[in-house]
Amino acid sequence: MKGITDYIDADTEEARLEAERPLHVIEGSLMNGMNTVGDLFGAGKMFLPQVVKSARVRKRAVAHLMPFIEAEKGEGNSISNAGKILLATVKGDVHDIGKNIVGVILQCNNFEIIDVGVMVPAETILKEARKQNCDIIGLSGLITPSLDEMVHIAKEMERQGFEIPLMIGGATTSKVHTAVKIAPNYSQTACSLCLSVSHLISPKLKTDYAQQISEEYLQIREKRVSKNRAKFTLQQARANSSQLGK
Ligand code: B12
Repeated sequence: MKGITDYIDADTEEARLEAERPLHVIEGSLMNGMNTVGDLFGAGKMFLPQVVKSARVRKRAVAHLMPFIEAEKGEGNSISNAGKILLATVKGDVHDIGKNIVGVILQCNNFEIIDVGVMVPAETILKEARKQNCDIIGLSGLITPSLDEMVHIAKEMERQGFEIPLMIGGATTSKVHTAVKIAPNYSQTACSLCLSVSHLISPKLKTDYAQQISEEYLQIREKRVSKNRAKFTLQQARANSSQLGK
């Protein structure tokens, strides 16, 4: 949590020896530590450079554990892969710090990440997602034009008959934008910073979860429409004008 790498190999080794399986160290201590960092960051008690330092510590601990995890695979134990996620920062946008953090966190939760980088055109994202047989596409964007690019990608996914969930993230994106502009263009699930990525994939849970998201987004859209609806006609507003100076 303090971002200190000095003793991380020895500490990770100690934790590995105590754990039943090396993966449990990733899912246990390392995840708990990162969750705390995430909470402190969310509460404004930790700042980005500290988060990045903690992420580096975790990355090194994971690197220490990887040979042991690989060795387990060789022994015939099935390491369940939680799913394959393609991550990209959309065309025209260079920001990738958030995308990279999300990628590392998902990797630590046993997801396989196909990171196609920044400034990635829709064609490349969709072609790669098909080629790699991805379970989810995750898009990141931090500048305003990225919002339109994301809408374009959702439309393309619909046109090309994609059936996988679309996850949206990045500082300029919002639940409202996803609900109002993106989700209506894609008949499968499109969600903004989904609460549970594994729920989106799980054969048992995904239908209920998708239903929950779509109901929530429908409510957001309805609220939006009623908010935008004019409360008065022009004539009523004129009739109600202030009578200053009379
Ligand atoms: C660092 C930064 C840069 C760096 C980027 C370095 C890099 N490798 O990423 C540099 C200097 C290159 C840069 C360039 C520019 N930037 Co800039 N940049 C920022 C800054 C300061 C921080 C962004 C950041 O990394 N935040 C921290 C990360 C962790 O947050 P995040 O990305 O939102 O990610 C979190 C979540 O959103 C989520 N998430 C992110 N992606 C995804 C994806 C998925 C699938 C999911 C589930 C979740 C998820 O998880 C993360 C962890 O919580 C912001 C200001 C700010 N305070 O946000 C401006 C900002 C984003 N930049 C801005 C601008 C305008 C630019 C430039 C156009 C400037 C210019 N005139 O050249 C260029 C853009 C060029 C381009 N074509 O993209 C504006 C955007 C305004 C807008 N609405 O359009 C901002 C908001 C600054 C401002 N207030 O004006 N920038």
